[in-house]
Amino acid sequence: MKNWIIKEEWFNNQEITANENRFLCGNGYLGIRGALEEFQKEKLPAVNLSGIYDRVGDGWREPLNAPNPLYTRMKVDGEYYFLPEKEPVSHTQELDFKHGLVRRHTTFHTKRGSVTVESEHFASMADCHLIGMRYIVMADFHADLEIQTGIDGDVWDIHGPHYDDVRFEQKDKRILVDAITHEKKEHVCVAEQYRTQAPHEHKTKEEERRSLHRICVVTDINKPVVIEKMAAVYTTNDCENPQSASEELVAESMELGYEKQRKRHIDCWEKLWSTSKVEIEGDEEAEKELNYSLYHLLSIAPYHAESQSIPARGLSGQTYKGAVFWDTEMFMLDFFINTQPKVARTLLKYRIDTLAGAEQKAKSYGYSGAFYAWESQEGGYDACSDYNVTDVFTNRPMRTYFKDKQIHISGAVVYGLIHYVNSTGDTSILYEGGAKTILSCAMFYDSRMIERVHSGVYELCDVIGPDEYHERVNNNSYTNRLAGFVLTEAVRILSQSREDEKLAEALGEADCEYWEKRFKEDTEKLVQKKPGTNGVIEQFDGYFQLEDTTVDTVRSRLLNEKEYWGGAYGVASDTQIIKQADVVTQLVMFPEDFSRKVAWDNWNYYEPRTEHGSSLSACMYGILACNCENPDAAYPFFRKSAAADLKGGGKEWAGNVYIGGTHPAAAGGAYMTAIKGFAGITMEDGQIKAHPHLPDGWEKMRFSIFYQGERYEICVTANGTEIKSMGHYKISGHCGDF
Ligand code: IFM
Repeated sequence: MKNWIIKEEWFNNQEITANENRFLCGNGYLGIRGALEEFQKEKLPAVNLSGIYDRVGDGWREPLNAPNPLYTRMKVDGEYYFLPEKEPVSHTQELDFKHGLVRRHTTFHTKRGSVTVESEHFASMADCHLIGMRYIVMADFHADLEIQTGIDGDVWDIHGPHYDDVRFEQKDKRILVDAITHEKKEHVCVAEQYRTQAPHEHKTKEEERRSLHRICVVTDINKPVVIEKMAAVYTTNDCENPQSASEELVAESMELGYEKQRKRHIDCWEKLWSTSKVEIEGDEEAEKELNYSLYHLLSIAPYHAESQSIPARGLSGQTYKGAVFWDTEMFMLDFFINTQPKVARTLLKYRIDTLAGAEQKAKSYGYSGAFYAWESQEGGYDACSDYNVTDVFTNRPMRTYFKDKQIHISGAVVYGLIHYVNSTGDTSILYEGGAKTILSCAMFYDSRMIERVHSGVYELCDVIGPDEYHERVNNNSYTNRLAGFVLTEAVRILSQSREDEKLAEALGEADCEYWEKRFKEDTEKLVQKKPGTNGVIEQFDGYFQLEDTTVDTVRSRLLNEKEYWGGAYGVASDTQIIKQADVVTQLVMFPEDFSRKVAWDNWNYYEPRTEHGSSLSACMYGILACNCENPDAAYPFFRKSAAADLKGGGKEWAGNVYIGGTHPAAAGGAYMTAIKGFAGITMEDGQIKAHPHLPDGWEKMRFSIFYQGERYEICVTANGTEIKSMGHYKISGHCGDF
C-alpha cells in the first residue's frame, strides 16, 4: 500500500471531537485521543486507560482518563497562541497509520512575524506504559517564546470527576502526578520529563489540577526550538508502586531518547503489519480505508495482558462505559484469530476469567449457568443500566432491557471460543476454563427455556435479539439458533470428556452423563425457525404481523430527531423496521444451515427494513451478499463499515452526553467482509479454501492468515488463489512475535 497517511489540511472547530477519534493512537493499554496539545477538558482530549474503572455517586461506572502528559501551549511575546482562540494562517493534522505517529503543523501570525508549531506523538507499541512527544517551535524573528508543558490533571469525564485527589510533584525537568480515584482509591500515576538543546530558562507554573514547566527562550531567526518529552503511566492495577514505576520508566526512556524510542515503536508496528495488512490491487481507496480500520484494531489490542478484552468504543474514551459487548467475539475476533492469535486468546481468556461474574448474573435472575454481562467491565460486572436511554420528551430515564434480555451474549462467547479452537488448534484454552465456560453457558440456556405444555416444544421467551428496537420478544431466530449451537457444542465437549481425562478434570464436578442427555434433548426440542414459503425466516414470533412499512415512513413519525426508536412506545417497535442485521447475522454465522437462495431471499426482505442504526449492521449485509455471490451488492456495505471511523458522521451526542468514539466492531466487520466475503475464505476439512467473489475492479487481494499452527500467505485473484505456508508459529509473544 502506498499511502498510509490521513490528513486534515485546515482547522475546523466543528470537527474537533471527530478528529480526536480519527487521529487516535494507542497500544492496547492506553488510547490517546487525537487532540491538539493545547486542548483542555472542554475539547475532550483523553488518555483513556484500559481495564480500570471508577464510579462516582449514582453516575455510570466508566473507565479512567489519565492525567494528560501531552498538555502544552505557548506564549509569544507574552501572548498565548493556540487553537481555536487564535486563528491560524495554516494548520494540518496527520496520522501515519503505518507507524502510529500523530502530527500537527500550525502557523500563526504574531505582531512581529510568524511562528510555527510542529509536533509528533505516539503511544509506544514497544512499551505500553510509555508515551513520546516532540514539540518544535520556529519563528521568523527573535521571538520571546515561552513553552508551557507538563501534566493536566483536570481531565475530561462523562460521569466524573473520578479523582478525589490529584497530587503533583516537580523535580527539576520532571513532573509527577498521583491521582487517586473515588470508588476504590486506585492510584493513577503519570510522570513526564522533557529535554531541549536550546539554551533556556526553566520556571514552573502550578494551576488548579495542572503542573507545568515554563521553558523560556529567545529564539534565533528560523531556528527551531525542539522539546522532546517522554511520559509514563502506571496504576495500582499494574503494580504495587505505580509512582516509582512511572518515574523510573521516564528516567530510563529519557536516557535512550526520543529518536530511539520512536524507532523501537516503529519496529513493533512493522512487525504487526507483517501479518495484518490486507493489500487490494485495483481499489486504492478501499485498501486505505480497510487498513486504516485495521490500524484501529491493532491500536487497541491488549498485547500487554493475558486476560483482557476490548471495549465497544475501543480506547477512544468513556462512551458505553468502556464496556465490552458481543462486538468483540462476533465482530473483532476473526481479525485477531487470523492475524494476532495471541491477542485472540487474551480476549477469550477475559470471558473465561469473568465466568464467576456471569454465573452471578444468571443467579440474580433466578437462572443457572452463565449469563454474561451485556456491558462487561472488570470481573464481568454488568455496567448496563436498567435505564440506558433518556426520554427526550420528559428527560426521564427510560426502562430498557438490554441487560436483562440480550441473552445472546453468552452464545457469542461460546461461538468465539469454538471458532478460536477450530482455527488455531489451540485446545489448551478448553482446559484453562474454556470447556467450563461452554458448559456453564449451555446450563444457562437450559434453565432459560420454557416448555409449551401442549406441544412439548422448548422456547426462549422474553428476549432481545441483535435488533434492539424490538424488546421482550419470543423465539428470536438468531438467539435460538445460537443457543442451539451452544448446546450442541456442550454435548460434543461432554462426550469428548469421556475419552479425555484432562477435559473431564476441566469440567469439574459436573455430572457429564446427565448434562449430555439433557442438552441433547434441549437441542431436539428447542424451536428453530424455518423459512416460510417466500424463503424468509421470521425474526421472532409475530414479527410478520407487525406493520410493514419503510424506514423513511418510520423516521417521518419522529417528533424529535433524538427520540429513541425502540422500547415501549418507540416509532419502530410496532413495525417491521429493525435497527440492525438480525436474521442476516444468523445466516452469516451459520451459512451451512440454508441454501444460497434462502440467504438471498432474507437479504432482500430484511435490507429495506433495516435502519442500520448501529455500526454493526452494514458488514453483515456485506458478508451475506458475498456468500450469495453478489459482491457488487456487498460493496457499499463494505465501504460503509471500513470508513466508519475515517469518514465519521455517526452520532456523537445523545442530548448532552457524548456517545462518539471509534467503532472497532465496524472495523472488524470490514475485515470479515474482505476476507470471508470477497476473498471467500473458509476452513474446510482442516484446510483453508477460497471461493472468491471480487468486486468490480479488484484485481488482487493479498493477506496473511494463521491457521492450525501455521502461517499462510494468500493471494486471491479472479482467476485463482495461491495459498502458501510460511511455516509454524507458536501462540505466544508480543506485538507480532510469532
Ligand atoms: O453491541 C452493540 C449493539 O448491538 C448495538 N448498540 C451498540 C452496542 C455496542 O457497539
